[in-house]
Amino acid sequence: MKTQAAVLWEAGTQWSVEEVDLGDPLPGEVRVKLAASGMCHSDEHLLTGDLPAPLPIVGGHEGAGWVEAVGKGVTTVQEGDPVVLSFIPSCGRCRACSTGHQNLCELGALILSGSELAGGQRITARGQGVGTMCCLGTFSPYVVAHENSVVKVRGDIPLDKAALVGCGVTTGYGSSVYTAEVKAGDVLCVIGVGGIGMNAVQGGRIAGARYIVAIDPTPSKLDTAKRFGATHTATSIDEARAIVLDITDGHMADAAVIAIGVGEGEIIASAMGLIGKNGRLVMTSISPLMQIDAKISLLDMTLFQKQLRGSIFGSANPRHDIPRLLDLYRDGILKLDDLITKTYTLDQINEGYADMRDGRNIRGVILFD
Ligand code: CXF
Ligand code: ZN
Repeated sequence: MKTQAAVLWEAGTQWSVEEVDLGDPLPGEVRVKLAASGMCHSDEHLLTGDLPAPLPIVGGHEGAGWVEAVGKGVTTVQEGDPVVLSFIPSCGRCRACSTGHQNLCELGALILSGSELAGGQRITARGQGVGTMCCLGTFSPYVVAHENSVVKVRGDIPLDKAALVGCGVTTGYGSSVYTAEVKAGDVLCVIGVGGIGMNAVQGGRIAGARYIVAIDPTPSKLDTAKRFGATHTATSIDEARAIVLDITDGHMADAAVIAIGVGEGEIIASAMGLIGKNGRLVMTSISPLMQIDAKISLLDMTLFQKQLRGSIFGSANPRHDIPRLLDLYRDGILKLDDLITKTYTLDQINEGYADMRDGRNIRGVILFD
């Protein structure tokens, strides 16, 4: 079928919204008519070249909609089902999936490959094959995806909100709750409170953290963070350090999450300074591929048993956590409505990313008809 999509042809340029050809679902795949797509920072990383993926590519990996057609052998969803697309596929069978680490499914190796999970490419434009971000490509009203990337959800959830649970919400929430293992009474610092960090803040609140210190140079984001559960705010790590010293009587935080837009090695040592003995520092930000240097006090790690942990999809399980987080939303525990700063049409995608770059958006969302 013919449809529209935002295609990146060359790093350092802009998204080009144009007509593309989308093939029918192969065995194991479904076609989803999207209601909405979140505009995550990771797609911006494609544009800057920080994330390596073969180009051209249809961007977008945070979407929700309705199943419109199913390929042969699909068993987990049927036509008409409301679904959220997960940026991490999970096969349920590989070593990672079968040991409870579905966020590390072996199929994850394909999400930046430009190939679909069932093999090959479903999209052509200007007479050539086009890949899809995370084997999805949600910057288009229609997506053909493997059922391993598709999670059925309840019919009473607004799908523009549900879309965010396919990446940003779960990544942030899980970074605090699962990766950092924040528990009732803990003190948590969140460095960078955009689309991921805001959810790390609310994850901490839901887990029962005693104090949550939100750190960001943008005052409007700090104001929003207070509504999401931050008890204290700071515009720099240094400022936060003084606050944490004071509120913990010098014991420092139990956990910290780094959720800044572009990960930097320079930040690790000062972020480590926010946590105390047995503290967990979680690296959730995406850093440029070639960034391999970090500043870190190794003796500090040993003597105080501090831990630096990486986190992908917040160590969460797509099939379990996507419906579970939406249940928390229905119950009024998880905030989704206030995450959406502004909505856009697909044609306005470059405007939306300019707003993100300028710090105006927590999450921009593209709405489809
Ligand atoms: C990213 C992680 C790296 C691959 C693309 C998606 N996660 C969330 O935005
Ligand atoms: Zn994302």
